[in-house]
Amino acid sequence: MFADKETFQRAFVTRVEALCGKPFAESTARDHYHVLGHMVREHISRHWIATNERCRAERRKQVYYLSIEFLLGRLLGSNLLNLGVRPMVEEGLRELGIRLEDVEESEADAGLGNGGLGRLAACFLDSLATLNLPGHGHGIRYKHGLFDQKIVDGYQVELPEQWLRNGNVWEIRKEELAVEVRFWGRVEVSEQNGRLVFRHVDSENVMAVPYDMPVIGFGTNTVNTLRLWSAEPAKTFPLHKDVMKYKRETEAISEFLYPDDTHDEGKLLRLKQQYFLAAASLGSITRAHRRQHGSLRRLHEYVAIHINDTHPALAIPELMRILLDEEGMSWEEAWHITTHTIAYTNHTTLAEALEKWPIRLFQPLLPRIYMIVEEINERFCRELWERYPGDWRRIEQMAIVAHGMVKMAHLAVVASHSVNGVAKLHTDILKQREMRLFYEWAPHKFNNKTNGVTHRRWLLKANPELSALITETIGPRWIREPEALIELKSYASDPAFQQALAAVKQQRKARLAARIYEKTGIRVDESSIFDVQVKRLHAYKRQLLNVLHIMHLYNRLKEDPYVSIHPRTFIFGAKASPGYYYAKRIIKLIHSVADQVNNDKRTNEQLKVIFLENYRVSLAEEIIPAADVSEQISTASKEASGTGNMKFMMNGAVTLGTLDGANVEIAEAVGEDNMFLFGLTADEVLRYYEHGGYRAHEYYHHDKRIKQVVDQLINGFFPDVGDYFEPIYDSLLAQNDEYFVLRDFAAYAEAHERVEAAYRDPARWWRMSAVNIAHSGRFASDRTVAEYAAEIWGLLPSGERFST
Ligand code: NBG
Repeated sequence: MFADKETFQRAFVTRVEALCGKPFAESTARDHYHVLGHMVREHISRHWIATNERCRAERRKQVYYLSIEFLLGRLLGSNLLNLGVRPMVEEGLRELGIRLEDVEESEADAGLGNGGLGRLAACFLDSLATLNLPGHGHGIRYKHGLFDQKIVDGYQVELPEQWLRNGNVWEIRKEELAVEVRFWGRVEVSEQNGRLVFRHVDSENVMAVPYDMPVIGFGTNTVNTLRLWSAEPAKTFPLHKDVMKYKRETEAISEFLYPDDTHDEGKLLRLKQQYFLAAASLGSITRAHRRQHGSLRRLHEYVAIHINDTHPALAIPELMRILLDEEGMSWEEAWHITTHTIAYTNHTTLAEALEKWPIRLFQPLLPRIYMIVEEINERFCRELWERYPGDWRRIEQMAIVAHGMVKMAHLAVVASHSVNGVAKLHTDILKQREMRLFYEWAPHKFNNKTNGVTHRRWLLKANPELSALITETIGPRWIREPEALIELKSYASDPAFQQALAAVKQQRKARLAARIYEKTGIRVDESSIFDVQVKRLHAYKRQLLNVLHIMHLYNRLKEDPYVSIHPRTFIFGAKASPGYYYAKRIIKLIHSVADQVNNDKRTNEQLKVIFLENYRVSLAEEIIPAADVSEQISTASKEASGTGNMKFMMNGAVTLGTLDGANVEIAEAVGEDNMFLFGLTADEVLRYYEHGGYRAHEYYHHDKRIKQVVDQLINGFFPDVGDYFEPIYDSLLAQNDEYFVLRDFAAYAEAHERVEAAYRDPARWWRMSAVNIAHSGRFASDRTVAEYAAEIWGLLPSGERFST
């Protein structure tokens, strides 16, 4: 079907007419998308089946990556690319009068995630398949992904997202593989042959129905599976319940993704979602294993289960339940298998984001699971008591169940054989601070796996112009072996290469400028510095620092007619969690500043502020290739890793950032000359938190620039907002600026001056840009996933590759 252009064209035209029931001439981009999607699925179906059978036949160990989020974005383009047929399809379609770009754009983003954590899971799937590793995702098939963001008068409005509205070509419903998940009810305990037997009775059951999506590797025949679970009413309705209510409550489980990546609200439903994912995944994993191996006695030799943050941590007591209650194993044996199967990644040090469940919700909803958690806790506390006799304080701090709460991170650490952070600094902070007691208890469990991103989506697909230049310069090896990008380093000072690099960037900036005009009606200067901060809106990420600095630039231009700065376009994209009012005020502030700056004749030649609404994967693919400067300015110690930082450097943007998360390793790789670092270090921040001593108002009083911009938040400088920015003002002064915005302001402003000086020297700038691309190979997720496979999962690659 994709053998050559003519075969493809013939198959395509025939199918459009057959599938859409209309003459080819009347077909739309959406029709084309559906047909192409079907053709891809058909094309890989043989390999999909073969991958599964090979795993079975070879009895190889497999990993299951459990994640409450998979932020996939669009799949058509990357699937065609991974199959190596994208250029042929593009040309074939062009000859039929169709632009592949338009076809790709009619696909809805699969936005089943909030941000970094969900996108990381998607990058990992791509790398697993490409590296021929048998690794599958398990997640939830939310009917509505992360909300669509609309900006009305500068305020965020949330609309339900509808990615399934036109169906999903990539999925296959497998009703025959449904798993029954049990909630509520009670546990009956009896004795049989001297053993206690536990029966969960009077439960309310929910059907978890899997929808499988193929995960196609690049240049290989490996096709793995992403299994997304949908909640449906069970065959037998609970007798005592109103049928409609039962149906509604059941379907609600897979209705919405929680739009919050830090706190948890709607607790009960969220807890239901978590158990639903854990029980459905474990049900299907253990059923497949039992079928092949007869029992679960050697599960850990053939199966690795990875829990992506604590949301899927109920997989631990669920696996224990299966081994104890269904297989009749002893506690010791079940515990041995469980702890050798499960591994856990922590993604944050923010204390408020560590999940805790009130027992009063947990116990009635999951009675048997709660009993098991209690027993895990009791045995663990007993072990601690022997190890640290008399040290009640320590045991209290480490307990899994304490003060009426179940602490999910503690459960995950205790029951996993591996606990990893996502960047060196983050892992060190876990070991030395957030999880110090656990590290002392079991140092061997802790390890680091610095995040990575798939360079196939974020460079090869998102930036074909730059990819072509790289291949022209160093050959195509980097596509398979991203570390080969380092060869670009010897061209970093080459004037011809620099010129070509600048030309590619210019092209992408022009394209983004056109897009900005189309979306906002604002014209931006294509020769200005494109300075970009796109990510979730959060106080610790400090979009506020960026905005206050823009206000300062504006004030300078207004006050001194002789000041000249290199023109800048500041670009933002960010969703704020609907209940996170502070973050929403910052969004409004960005818009108020934009209105002021963009409409002032004195400044709008030099400054533009753009907010692109509804930031998501597909928009990121347009923005990142066009960036000159990548803003990674979180308060040091707060950003576990960051992955946007990696995508930007890969596309030749230079980082303006703090020594936080993976920025530290980026700086280590490119050298401090090729980055603009500023601000407090993590140690300094943590010392302030511990010992106090920071007084924000001193910075406010002693730096005129700061006083001016902070006052402007409340002194009528922004007409029509009343006192809407007062909470921002208060966060900086009355609440002593928890994220050190004022403390880092001067250093940030000075770093911006360095950016400008560097940009005015093209030889220097393009050298920096090239060095960043050259060193981005180590931030490819292929490296990250290879490390997980070798050091955590114990997996070996297999399967053949074909050349593209
Ligand atoms: C996020 C961190 C990021 C990190 C991603 C992926 C959560 C809970 N954590 O710094 O904030 O890059 O995870 O590891 O979403």
